[in-house]
Amino acid sequence: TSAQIGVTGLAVMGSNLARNFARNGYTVAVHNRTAARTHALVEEHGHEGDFIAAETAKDFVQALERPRRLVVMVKAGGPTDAVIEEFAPLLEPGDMIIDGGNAHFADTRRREAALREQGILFVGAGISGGEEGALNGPSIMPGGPAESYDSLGPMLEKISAKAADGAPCVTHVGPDGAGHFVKMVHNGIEYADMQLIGEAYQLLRDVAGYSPAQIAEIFRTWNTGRLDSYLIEITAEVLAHVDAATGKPFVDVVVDQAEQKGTGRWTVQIALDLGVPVSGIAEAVFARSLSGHAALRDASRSLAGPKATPLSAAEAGAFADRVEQALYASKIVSYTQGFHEIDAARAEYDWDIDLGKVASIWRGGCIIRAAFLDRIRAAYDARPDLPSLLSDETFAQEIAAAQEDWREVLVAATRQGVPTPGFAAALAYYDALRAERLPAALTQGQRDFFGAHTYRRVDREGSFHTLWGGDRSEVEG
Ligand code: NBP
Repeated sequence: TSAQIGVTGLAVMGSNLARNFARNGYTVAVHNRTAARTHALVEEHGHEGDFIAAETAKDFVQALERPRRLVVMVKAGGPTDAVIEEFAPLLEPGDMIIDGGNAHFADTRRREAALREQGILFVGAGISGGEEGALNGPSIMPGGPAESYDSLGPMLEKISAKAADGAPCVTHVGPDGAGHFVKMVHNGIEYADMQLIGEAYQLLRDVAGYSPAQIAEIFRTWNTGRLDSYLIEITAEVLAHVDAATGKPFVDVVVDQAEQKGTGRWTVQIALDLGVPVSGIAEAVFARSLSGHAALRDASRSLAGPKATPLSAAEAGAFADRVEQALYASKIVSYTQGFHEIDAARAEYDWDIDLGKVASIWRGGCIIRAAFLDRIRAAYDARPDLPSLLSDETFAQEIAAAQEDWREVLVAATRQGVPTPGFAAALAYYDALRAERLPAALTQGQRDFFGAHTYRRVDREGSFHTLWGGDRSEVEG
């Protein structure tokens, strides 16, 4: 017998993905650099389906039916290149390598181009949902040559998460690095979602004066409304958790320094390259890095500023409702920014990405899964050329309804000295977009003054320069 799919790299993600394929009726060849892992997987989980354990790369490749489909689930970066170098010479034209790791999309583009020369189809597939998702149904974002999806697609659709309407959370995202790009932006949005939730929590704690257990209840309530999402759900769980050793709220015994693996940072780095303002995502990345500067924070604790004084119980409830509005409005902005980044990449790399489809496959399996994504899908389905999510009538109306509370929350946060970079950046983005005039006109004047960089006029075509050092007359630039 031969295997319909192979998985190499059997740490937690690869093992769970292999088991997911096997549980769905596929014969799965499994391989790992260190063979002990391969044997452990088959020993522990062999009863779940049909596995073929391969000790060597050659055995692994020979175990696969042709054209071969070989999933690589190793550490992203050098290890992925090492594995490709090992396997590519053993493959034949038409075979497929699927990289399910968290690769940078630029690496995926490079690998795809190189393997294409050999006639090998290289599919960079973003996979979200952590280990649980890999086992029970992740959201999968495959890129690469479109023809790869003919045979791979149905298999991925089988093992993927399903949205509430039963649709599989996988689609062919676009050519070469498009899948990993979209996965990267997913993670950037995830950072922003988490930061906004964190700010909401801090405001409910310091301004409203609620305990973590009370805030857990508030998040549970929010989770039954328009904020219904995996991240809101787990936030309630984390906040309700009490540390067994001390009896204190768990959130109070954890060191308040957030770590990161890099995909959020990539989202911002690439946005800078593409010239796309993703200020909410950037603030989320910066908030994590600021939290980690322990010495700087220690040295700054005595800086002057207000200390938050909690509201009365009567006022706290109304404030919590306002925070929900601010959180929702800011969330709309971070998704607007994330989708703008994907849209910009679509133009830059000539990727035919269906933004509605992207929202659709994030509805289940992944970390940012939320009822909300169904509405983004509907917005793009109604108008595929939507210039921005904020141009969608429904979202625009929701923000219109939320904005007064959103502003009030930021006033309270500013007065009381509670840092809310995510909420503030989102509102600044919103106000900048709707502004009749921006101070960018002044910026252009300054640039023309010190560097003769020229400017355009509102009333005439062309570019102009003012002779600042002379009689200040205007010349065509
Ligand atoms: P790790 O990222 O910890 O990688 C461990 C695997 O890589 C092992 O199988 C190891 O083999 C193999 N490996 C390494 Br390291 N260097 C190698 C080399 N030079 N040649 C061959 N194999 C090598 O595993 P993971 O946490 O399961 O994640 C796998 C991928 O999935 C990563 O790219 C990760 O970013 C991505 N991802 C992870 C999550 C998550 O929640 N963990 C979610 C989504 C995506 P060995 O056993 O011989 O050392």
